[in-house]
Amino acid sequence: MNNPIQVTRSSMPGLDEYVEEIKDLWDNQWLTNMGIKHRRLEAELARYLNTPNIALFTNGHLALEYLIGALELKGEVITTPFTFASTTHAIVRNGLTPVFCDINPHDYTIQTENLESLITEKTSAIIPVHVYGNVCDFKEIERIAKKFNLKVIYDAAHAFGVTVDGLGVANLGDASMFSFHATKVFNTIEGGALTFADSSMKEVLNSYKNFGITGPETVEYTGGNAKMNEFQAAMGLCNLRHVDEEIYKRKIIYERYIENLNNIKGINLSLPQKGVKSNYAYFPVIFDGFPLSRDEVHDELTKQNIFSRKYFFPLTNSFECYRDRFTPDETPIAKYIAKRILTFPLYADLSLGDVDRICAIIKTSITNVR
Ligand code: T4K
Repeated sequence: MNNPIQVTRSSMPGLDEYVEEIKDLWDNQWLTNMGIKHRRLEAELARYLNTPNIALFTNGHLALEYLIGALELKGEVITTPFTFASTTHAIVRNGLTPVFCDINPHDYTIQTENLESLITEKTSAIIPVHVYGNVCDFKEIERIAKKFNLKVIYDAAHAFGVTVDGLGVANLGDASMFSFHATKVFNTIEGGALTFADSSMKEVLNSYKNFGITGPETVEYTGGNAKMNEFQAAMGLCNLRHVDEEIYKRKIIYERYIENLNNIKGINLSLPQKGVKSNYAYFPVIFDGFPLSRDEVHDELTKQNIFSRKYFFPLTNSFECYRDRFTPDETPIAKYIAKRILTFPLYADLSLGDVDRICAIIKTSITNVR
């Protein structure tokens, strides 16, 4: 049996490079609470993402959860259920009501045609998701948000380094949340960041992630603890040096998948959007009219020690914890896609031979069925 192939594998710098980066932590013994490496990483990421305002967090989820609190959003927030648990939970954990909008069948982002009909006098914000790094229809979202005076926060957990017509996605909307989790294109082990348009938010966010403390004897907000520590920041400083090469390697693998799987009946691929520089974060495939169902393909690969993932199934509006509140029937396209989508292994060091093998298993599975 071949070695297991997981859906992804963390990118890591050489051990020597990381050890060199963390050495001085033993001199100054300053390990967290917005230390030197934290500040350096913020500056370097602002440059890389070409955006003026950034605040680091211990993970992407808390960044989003605290941002919603800091913006003092109220009532209802329009979002999509085709996402990781985090997006919906961040809304609900702030005491707000998520209102689910359906997704586009081609790029799985929020369907703007339906957006206006979901807005009520209680709506305070829209939280769309750049799912798999596909960029939402930001121009239409911006138009609607302006018309109804709503905040726009992008869940950009998948969209690190993505640009649209040359503009970094970190500059869209009022704010964006990025995840630097171990499974992401750029990681700080666990980690995340917010980018935002209003520079005065920086102090508020820094305070929110540090218990709401604003001075030696003042606590102005009911914040919590979501600071990135110096070891995380050190990992980020190292990984950032290699991220362009990582994305390039992913592109080669992505293109190999396309070469292998293009033009197979029943297999729909999500090709890069026009004007978008992708980060090749995920390789989602829709099985629709293929001789095997999505679940059968998943099980066939698993038998061969290849672990694809059903990102995103189940939809968040069908989670057990929301059983009595929401239903996936309100978002029929998302429900349809979630039943048919499978994300294939994709990471910088995946060999092209392994990509060919994965694709060959899928192609031969058709003949086995016949
Ligand atoms: N919004 C969206 C749209 C998101 O996708 C996410 C996170 C968030 C918000 C929240 O951001 P964070 O708070 O996480 O920063 C994984 C990740 O844990 C999660 O970060 C990510 N989305 C989600 C899509 O995927 P799981 O439960 O699938 O992870 P797990 O542990 O099964 O790992 C998947 C594979 O990754 C493993 O089979 C092997 C590989 N792996 C995993 C870990 C933990 C590594 O190579 N190294 C590792 O350290 O959620």
